[in-house]
Amino acid sequence: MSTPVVALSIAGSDSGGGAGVQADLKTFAAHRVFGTCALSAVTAQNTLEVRGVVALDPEFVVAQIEAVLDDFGPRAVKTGMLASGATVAAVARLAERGELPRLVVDPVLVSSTGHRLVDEAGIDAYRTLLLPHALVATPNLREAAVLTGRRLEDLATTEAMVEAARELRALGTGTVVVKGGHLHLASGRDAAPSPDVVVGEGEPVVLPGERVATRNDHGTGCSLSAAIAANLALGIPALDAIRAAKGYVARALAGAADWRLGGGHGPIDHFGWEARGGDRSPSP
Ligand code: PXL
Repeated sequence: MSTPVVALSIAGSDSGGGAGVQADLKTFAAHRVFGTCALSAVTAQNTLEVRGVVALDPEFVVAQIEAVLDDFGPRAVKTGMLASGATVAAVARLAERGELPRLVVDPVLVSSTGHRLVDEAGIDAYRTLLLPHALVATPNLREAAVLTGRRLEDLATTEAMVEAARELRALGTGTVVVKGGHLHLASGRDAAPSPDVVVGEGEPVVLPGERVATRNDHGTGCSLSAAIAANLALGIPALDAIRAAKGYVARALAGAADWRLGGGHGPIDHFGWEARGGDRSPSP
């Protein structure tokens, strides 16, 4: 008899399969972790745009989470798109009661195509209710700017990123990762590298990252936080879990750099298909 390691994703559905719950379940599987999920919302979207969002009732989000918790014993939980302040608050109540182990909060505010993925009340709810219960939080630069009341351009250096991470950590989060993937937007330099800044108990750590030249970057944030949760579920300590997750996403980005899937921001190579060689598209 054996029991697989289980993780839970609380996030939105991406019909394009590259982000949201679909990215999370693929990432969990790539880590050999059994994935479960509670949907917060359903989006109609492809690689070009989000065409519509239907948020589910917070009570029904909680019903899904409780159904999983009562039967599966997940070792780690991640949140992605939560859609409304009411759902952020409902998830936070479970976290406060200690029911969401090794909680990774990806404070998803806006899609890369510019569509809002949480209502206005959600921003404050993240700050005051949910982030205080997170073991790890993974804001990108834009999210860190909004959550700390800064402008994106004010986060163009690693020093400024560390300051923002410290401020967020003061809310109660164990370890804050401010992701540098948007540094080229903050600094106005095309070839800017994309280091992430990690602020936990000890000295701040800068994880270097080379920018992968590709349009296929949809779902990188979702996949990073899911990979962190998978590694935590496997018993790996936070900083090592974050480092390994960054490596996983870098490989998945590099693998899909030349994929042609959709006309916009395509998905990443979650399973390392490309590294295993070859073009699997049918011959014309
Ligand atoms: O990348 C943030 C994100 C999270 N969740 C869902 C999304 C997106 C971005 O498009 O669609 C469902």
